[in-house]
Amino acid sequence: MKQINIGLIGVGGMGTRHAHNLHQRVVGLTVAAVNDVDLERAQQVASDCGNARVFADPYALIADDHVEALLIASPDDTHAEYTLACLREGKPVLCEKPLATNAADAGRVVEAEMAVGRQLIAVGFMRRYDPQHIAVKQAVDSGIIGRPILFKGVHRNAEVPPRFSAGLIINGSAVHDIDSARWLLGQEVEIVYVRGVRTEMSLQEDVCDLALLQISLTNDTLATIEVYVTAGYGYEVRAEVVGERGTAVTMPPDHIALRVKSTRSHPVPADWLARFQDAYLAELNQWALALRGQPFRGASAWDGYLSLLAADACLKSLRSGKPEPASCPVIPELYRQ
Ligand code: ISE
Repeated sequence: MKQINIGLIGVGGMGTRHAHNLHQRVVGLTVAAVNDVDLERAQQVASDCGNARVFADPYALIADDHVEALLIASPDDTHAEYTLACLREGKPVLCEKPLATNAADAGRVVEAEMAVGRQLIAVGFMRRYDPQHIAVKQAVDSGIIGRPILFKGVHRNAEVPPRFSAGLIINGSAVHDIDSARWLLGQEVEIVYVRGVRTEMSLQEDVCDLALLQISLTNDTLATIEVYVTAGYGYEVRAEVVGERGTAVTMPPDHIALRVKSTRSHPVPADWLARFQDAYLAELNQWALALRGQPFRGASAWDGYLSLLAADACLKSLRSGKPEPASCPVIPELYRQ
């Protein structure tokens, strides 16, 4: 099989995991070029992947003739500009979530993709590839739980990185759950109401560690989402859809139950890399198929944009303490399935 040469921008924890998955576990894609602000780190990952080329300049990497598709896993505030550069080169890109740090920038990406006239962008909402989430989606779509009326999400991180800022709990973390609610219910966000709590674990004065989102979506549906980023004990994500005739909920993918000293316990993963490894792998494998012309079923730039329109409204509500409307534009032809 002819290999497709991938250029990888950003090799922190997430980008390094993608690099190793691509190199060791995905057929048909080769890590050909690597960029990172930390050149030593880029060099290390490049040699892990069989001597990929290292670029100091991400734009030179994107424009390089040998690079056929891009994977962007650099810091969130670089996503929109790098994705726009990929579009200028007419190259497909898998961009880590969020597509941008605000809806205005994500909107510019959508407009640029519409000007190209074909979908080149995939957004890395990995839960859409997670077997537990897919099983919930299939149950909802089968009609077995009746009309879906409520999404209930729980999203807990053990701890936050030191650079965690006030907006990150929404556009870095809750944006996943917003996407899950839209995807699993098949509805769009209309009104949001968000309250936050600052715990003793909070690193900065203006940063909430726990946010509770109440959301009204189209077609008379609702969502409640807890995002708690300093939960301490581990990493946990739960998604439930309540319907008129039943509910479907993800079960933790535990591999064992431990019974010792009169106690039965289940392990909790430490972080998202441990919890969602199967999903990251499935994401890359489906992207590989899409790059060879198969239909693509993951999140599009439009999904990236709408999740940020809702996230912007959530941040506004967190700050105002009041319900806020989220704008919900009509879906352009390019993004209709
Ligand atoms: C992180 O960037 C992720 O994408 C994780 O999945 C999420 O759980 C975490 O809150 C984010 O900071």
